[in-house]
Amino acid sequence: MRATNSRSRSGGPFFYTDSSDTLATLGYNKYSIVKSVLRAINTHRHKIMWGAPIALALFVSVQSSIVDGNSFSLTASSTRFVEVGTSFDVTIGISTEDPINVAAAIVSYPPTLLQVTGVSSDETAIDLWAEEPFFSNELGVVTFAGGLLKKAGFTGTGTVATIHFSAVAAGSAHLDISSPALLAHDGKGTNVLTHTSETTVVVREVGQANPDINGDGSVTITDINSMYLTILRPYNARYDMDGNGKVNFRDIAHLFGLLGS
Ligand SMILES: [Ca+2]
Ligand SMILES: [Ca+2]
Repeated sequence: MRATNSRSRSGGPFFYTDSSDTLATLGYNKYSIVKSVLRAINTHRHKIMWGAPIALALFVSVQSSIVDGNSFSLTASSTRFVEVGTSFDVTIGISTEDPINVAAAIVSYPPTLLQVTGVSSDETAIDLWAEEPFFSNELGVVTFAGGLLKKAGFTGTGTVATIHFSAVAAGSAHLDISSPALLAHDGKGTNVLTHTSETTVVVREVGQANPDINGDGSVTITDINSMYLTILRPYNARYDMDGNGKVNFRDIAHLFGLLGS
């Protein structure tokens, strides 16, 4: 995320923007999105009061006692190492220690490698969508803007939405968060975002060995050690990263290339 912040001339809420300004590409007015969330909160305030007990129970169930700053996160639901033709989910999460009432951002992905098949918000901390989650496989973006209506503002951790992806081609697909806004429940709409946590999905060809040998979600020295130990043993396709019928230093080099991913 390369972000700079800018404040509106009226002194109202500010919104993080980046040089590409994907929202503008999509025809969105960033300030109007934030305003529409706040307007919707006011319009539905009474309705919300009655529905609040259920919503609060859901909030409590997903809150964590340990929260560091105010952040967006992208998390692959099972594994970040997938095969072409398979489906997987990535969850958009928020974590806040300061009370907020608006969460909005753009998630970008390489559409040549990944295609979105849907975005689910069945389980969400968002009470009111100013902009329902929208995706474009042409642009490679998922956008959303939602309001959180807890009386004292939302703190803790929660899910915003789950993106359903299909892997269409092999490669390293970085999922990026841009224009993130977590607006404080302070009457001013101050953007209190402190950081984002993005993710990379590694798509391999059909039949190619999974580089995450021990299945812990990352390629680490443990996977490489595991491969070293098998080099002198009978051939095992599980360790043959380039599929050439041998397990040798070329396969180890492949893992080194993914180290830390
Ligand atoms: Ca591993
Ligand atoms: Ca090999």
